[in-house]
Amino acid sequence: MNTSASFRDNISYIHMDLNVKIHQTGMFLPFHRWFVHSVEQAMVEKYGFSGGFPYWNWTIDAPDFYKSSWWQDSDTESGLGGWGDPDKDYEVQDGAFAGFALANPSYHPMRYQYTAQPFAAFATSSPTIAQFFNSTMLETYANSTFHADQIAAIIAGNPSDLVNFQLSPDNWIAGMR
Ligand SMILES: [Cu+2]
Repeated sequence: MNTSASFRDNISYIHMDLNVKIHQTGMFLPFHRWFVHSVEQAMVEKYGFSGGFPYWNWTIDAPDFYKSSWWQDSDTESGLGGWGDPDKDYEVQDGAFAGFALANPSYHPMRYQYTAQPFAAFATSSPTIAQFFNSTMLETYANSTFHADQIAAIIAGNPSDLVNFQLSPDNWIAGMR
């Protein structure tokens, strides 16, 4: 880890270092539940934090994630601030994270960038890369798994099937896997 890293940087580093073990595997749900709890406990013990971590109800923001009120709180102590400025490499310009410094992998300011169709760019990428993406994937919207009906389908659609249940939040597109 970077020796100038903050507690927040280390939390992020641990999460990304474990990426292939804790995402799209049976570890997804239990790890993240434990990890969030552990971070909250560490904040209580290290910094006397007493607020409790907030819960994000995705379904409220699903219809229009880009314009969600989530991204319109510019309070300098508690607001996430708006999307980053594309002319400044998506650096956050307002809210509590404006100018917030991150240490890994090297120093950079906090950035927020949202791509509505994250796979679309691969349609025009090299043939080697493009072959991994079918037309359904290329047209998939990033917020497609946020909607309440899809969350309900994930919960109801995988009885006694832990493998597909844990895969579904990441890959909930029929026929995608
Ligand atoms: Cu994760």
